[in-house]
Amino acid sequence: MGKLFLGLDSSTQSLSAVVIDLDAGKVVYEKSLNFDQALPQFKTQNGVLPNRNPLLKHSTPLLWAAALDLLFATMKKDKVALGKIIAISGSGQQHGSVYFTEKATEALATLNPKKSLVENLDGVFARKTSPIWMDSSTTAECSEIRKKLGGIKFTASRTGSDTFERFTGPQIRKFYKTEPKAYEKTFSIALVSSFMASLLAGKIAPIDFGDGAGMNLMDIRKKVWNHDALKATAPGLTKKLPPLAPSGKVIGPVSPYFVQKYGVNPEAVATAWTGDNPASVLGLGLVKPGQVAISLGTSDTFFGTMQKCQTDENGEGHVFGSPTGDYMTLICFKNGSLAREKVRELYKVADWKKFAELVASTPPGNNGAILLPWFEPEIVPRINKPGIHRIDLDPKDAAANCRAIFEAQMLSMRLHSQWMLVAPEKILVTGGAANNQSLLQVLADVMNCPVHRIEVSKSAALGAALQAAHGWMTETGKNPKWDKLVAPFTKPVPGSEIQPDKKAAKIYDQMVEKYVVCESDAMDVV
Ligand code: XUL
Repeated sequence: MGKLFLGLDSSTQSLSAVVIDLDAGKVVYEKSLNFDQALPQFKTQNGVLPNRNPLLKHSTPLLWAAALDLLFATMKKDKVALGKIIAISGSGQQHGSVYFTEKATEALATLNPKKSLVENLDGVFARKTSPIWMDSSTTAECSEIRKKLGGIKFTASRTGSDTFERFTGPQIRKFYKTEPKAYEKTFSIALVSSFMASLLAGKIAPIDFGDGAGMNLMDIRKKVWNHDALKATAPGLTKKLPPLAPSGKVIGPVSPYFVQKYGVNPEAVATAWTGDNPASVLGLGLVKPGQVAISLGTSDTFFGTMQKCQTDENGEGHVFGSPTGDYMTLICFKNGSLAREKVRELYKVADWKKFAELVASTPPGNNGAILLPWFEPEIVPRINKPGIHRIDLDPKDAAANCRAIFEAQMLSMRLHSQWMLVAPEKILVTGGAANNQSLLQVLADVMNCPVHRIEVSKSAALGAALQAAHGWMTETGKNPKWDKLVAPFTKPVPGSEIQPDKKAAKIYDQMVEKYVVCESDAMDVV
């Protein structure tokens, strides 16, 4: 057995573990615990505490701590060689926050293995629940902070993103405004990621440059807390934030709690965690600028890596620190497969195979037909009032409408990722629609870039395990190279490569110009 590294991912609905054998280049163990099923005593629904206010989405840090105990107990039961683990890292759902009292330092340093983590954490929280990324109750705070920072463009260029309801800064501001006493009692604020790292390290962990960028509080270029943003958010915040650190940096030995209780290697080190999106960038192997992954899921997500920090002056996309030390973007298009599904239903297309056949039966560029597919309010571009618009497109032509929706979605991605100033050199595609050859051909042609399919289960936990390996190697002076490290774990599906068709790519170069005009006309109408 080679060197083992453990990656954990504390997501909205579950806690997952991936153990890699670095020398063999293999994943040797995977497990996921679903919070609702494994820990019903916390009464969460899909990982969220029920609340009558649809804007409020909270969970509880005690649930995440209980899940950590249960996952280690499960790994022990499953005979995972915990005694051979060299380093542990992790990732967390982004933006969620945990509020520690002064008691936390002592409690974390003296975790008693005879008690559960939940028992050990008695009295360490200044706030019982944690707002998570699904919360959208901070519109007022977003405007207040944005205004103080000089508007969308400046907020984005300083912190990497415009203010968003789910981002931690606006959430902290709301806590300060609505519960000033509890805010006052807060000694240290953690993200989900740094909270979990704190349990493993037995001390308050730093916030990393990846997840820290999802707070509207970190200077995205200098990677230090931005004092204007801190001041715009809440008083006394400087003292309540831990230091920032590179993702995966070794922060100390793993707490004796895990050594004594579960048999973790006493020499194992704990590293700084990161956000689930930055970790997924590693788990998908996106370690070089110009590498892009597109997830065609419920929403479509565009991840890209870049060396030089560019921010989106329209405030639609996000820039986070990548665990490689470069930058990553996250652009989320809400009308993803839900919109594709609606068109399929509208034209009574039996299944996705048939949908693909219809797309293939129409020419690239669709004879100039365009469909703007905002069945739901859209994030990118910002469309508050849903609506679908057909330009030079016959509403009765099923095949043309099937092609039109996907072309429009891909043209929108091309257009709204241009601010990165990095042309994609290789695109990896995941998600349901990635199995569809004709759709991937459209994608390759619109982006004029080779497309590969990738199937990685638990990409965030895998990325976290790779981050643990990198952190440990850096600490021990081994000068690891990211591309070598990730290569064996992130191979695209063999034979899945699709090359762009040069003629079709030229058609889309022209079509994107028409798309821009249609989009801005439609935005004026809605
Ligand atoms: C990213 C975001 C989500 C969460 C999901 O900004 O809010 O992707 O990280 O866990």
